[in-house]
Amino acid sequence: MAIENTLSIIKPDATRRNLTGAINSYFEKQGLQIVAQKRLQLTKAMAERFYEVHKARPFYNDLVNFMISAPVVVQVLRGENAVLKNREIMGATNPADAAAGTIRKDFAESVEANSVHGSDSADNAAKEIAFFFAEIELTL
Ligand code: IDP
Ligand code: MG
Repeated sequence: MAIENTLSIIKPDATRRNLTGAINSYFEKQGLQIVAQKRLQLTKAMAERFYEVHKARPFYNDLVNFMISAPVVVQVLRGENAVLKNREIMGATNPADAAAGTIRKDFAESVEANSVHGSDSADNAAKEIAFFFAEIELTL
């Protein structure tokens, strides 16, 4: 297994409830390192571009408006098999389907306000990390 980087976003429903530290402890306890992190307010244009792959989906406009409704925390997580491991730590998209002990089971408010984003492949992780971080921000 290789050491990978993946992009994570702590979403507005979670920053609003002051859950950044609580969520970060899930990553750290399960062996992922937070190697870069910043809190920022997405603009509508940024959120639209980030979620462009979902443009045709019925929930796209609501999702964009949700993602700009409060600050987010964008972060790079690193570890063995980090892309898949983070998806396991996050749990299923819909919290009703998420396994016990996952972030979404424990914190998500709804299928939309589901507390975290995580890259779904190594290729997308590289693209999503480059969207938010400069090379110089990625610590060893
Ligand atoms: P993922 O975040 O688990 O990868 P995606 O299918 O990539 O799930 O969807 C991106 C985001 O869009 C979800 O995390 C969630 O916030 C939102 N979303 C997905 N499906 C629905 C839906 O059916 N209704 C409302 N929002 C949705
Ligand atoms: Mg996705």
